Amino acid sequence: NARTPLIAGNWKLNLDHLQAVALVQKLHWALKDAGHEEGSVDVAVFPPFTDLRSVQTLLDADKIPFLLGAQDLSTHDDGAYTGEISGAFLKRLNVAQVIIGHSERREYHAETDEVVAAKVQAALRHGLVPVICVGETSEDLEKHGASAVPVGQLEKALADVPAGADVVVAYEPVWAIGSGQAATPQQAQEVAAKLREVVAATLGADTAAKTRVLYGGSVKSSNIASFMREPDVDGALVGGASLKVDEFAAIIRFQK
Ligand code: G2H
Repeated sequence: NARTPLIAGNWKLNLDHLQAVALVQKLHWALKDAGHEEGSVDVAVFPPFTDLRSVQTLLDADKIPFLLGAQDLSTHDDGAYTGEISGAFLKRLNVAQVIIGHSERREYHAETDEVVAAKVQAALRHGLVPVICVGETSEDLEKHGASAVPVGQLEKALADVPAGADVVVAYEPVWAIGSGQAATPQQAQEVAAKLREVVAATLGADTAAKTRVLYGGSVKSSNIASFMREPDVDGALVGGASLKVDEFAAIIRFQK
């Protein structure tokens, strides 16, 4: 397929702004030392909000070709919403992508499919690419199989999105997140293909052919290649392993 792979590091609540800058700098040099070909893979990092400015300054100053992402945004653009961060603020910091609906937000912050859909709208309003996370719990898996819940979540997230919109989809089985127990490449492929069908039905076939569907959940350097061999898996959303320079560099340099 013609889709450029996307390897995205979701740092979650880890690394302050000094540690963030050090990690990005080291990662850049590790890739350079390894002779990594820039542009063969899109690399994105998703630091905490308070790191965004420092990381953006470094990317700019050293011409490091990583995309900058945020881990969340407000459904609102401004107003009396204490503690919230708007899409406009992120855009002003050259943020390109924003994770929406991560299972940790759905679970710990009670984010419903409606909130997720409103956040997708907020991201698109400000020219940010939403990285829409969907996935089933182990209970869902037993009751409904792997794809029913993620398909339903994505249908709701995309319901009011205009055809042709630029989005990324991340399939993250909840039971695979941070557990060390990744899904099988076959399951990732099966669900990714169904999610691409949802994109085709809502945003159009041309958009579906261009949209990247990522797998997330205990991705590491030893299993990335097996996922990337699957035709509908276009990259990975990496948590724990994105915090280690050599490990994340090895994931970025996966060989099919
Ligand atoms: C899933 C993933 C990153 P980890 O949340 O989004 O985390 O790779 O640690 O399972």
